[in-house]
Amino acid sequence: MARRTKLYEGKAKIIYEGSESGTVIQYFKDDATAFNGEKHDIIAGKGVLNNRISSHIMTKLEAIGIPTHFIRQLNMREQLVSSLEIIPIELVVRNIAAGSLCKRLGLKEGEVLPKPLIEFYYKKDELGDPLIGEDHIVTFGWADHYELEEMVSMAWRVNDYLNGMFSGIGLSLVDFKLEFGRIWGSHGELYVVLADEISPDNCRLWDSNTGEKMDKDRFRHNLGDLIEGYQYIAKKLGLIPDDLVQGGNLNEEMMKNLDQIENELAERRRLRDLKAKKPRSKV
Ligand code: AIR
Ligand code: ASP
Repeated sequence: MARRTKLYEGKAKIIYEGSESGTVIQYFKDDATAFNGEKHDIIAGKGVLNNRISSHIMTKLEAIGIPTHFIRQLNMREQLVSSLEIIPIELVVRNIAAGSLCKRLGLKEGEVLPKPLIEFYYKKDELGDPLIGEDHIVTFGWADHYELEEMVSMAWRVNDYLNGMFSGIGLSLVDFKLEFGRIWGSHGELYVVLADEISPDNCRLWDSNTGEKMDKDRFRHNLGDLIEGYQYIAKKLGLIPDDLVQGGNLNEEMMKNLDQIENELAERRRLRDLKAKKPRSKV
């Protein structure tokens, strides 16, 4: 592989300089972390599955008109995405009580919320990503009113779409986290787009019948094999043929064939031409 410039390394992903201007490459690592990096492990195959699941979901969201940074999947572990300025907010949508919401408010896990809830967290590892209100976001200039409104309206649409998509395959979407970024167009106009990834690393997904947890909580709370859960989700989404995963975990060799098919599909599905966009800064 040609040498390329690493722009940023996070807990689960690396960002490299992209091949075209206005793009970067998002590389999915096998690292799993929880509790602000306190718990860490390498889980073989996690990056490949998250890359595939996230590519699929981002493509679906683009198709219903939600602007995302996703351009196309490049290979097993990488995707080409638009270069953007990340907005330092984590937006969490919750449908069912779980995780930090239960701890904070003493709710019983599994309680369906009276209505879906949106929360904001300030993206700052040193502070452990604290819960904040809308007023903090505007007061400290992390996003303005217009951006906030756009993020919230996109989050509701994503929730509606993903709820339908997952319930159709027997999974309950308990909650998920979104991140957004800014891209500047050729006339200096600003776009707010969905960024990062949507995968079982940042969604809670429970089997609708049994309640079994299929997401990263398996790792956070030592509930079982993480890859089995992620593979179950990928299989339900139709991303892995049934016969390939019977009797064990899918290995990287098997994934390569699937990858070629997926790359071709991604190429055809490419929905937007981002060449005209001139981002002000890299991630
Ligand atoms: N999340 C929040 N920070 C990082 C991540 N991945 C996601 C979790 C969960 C939702 O946001 O994966 O789906 C809510 O997390 P919590 O811990 O606030 O209950
Ligand atoms: N990935 C984050 C961390 O390492 C949060 C989480 O997913 O629990 O702390």
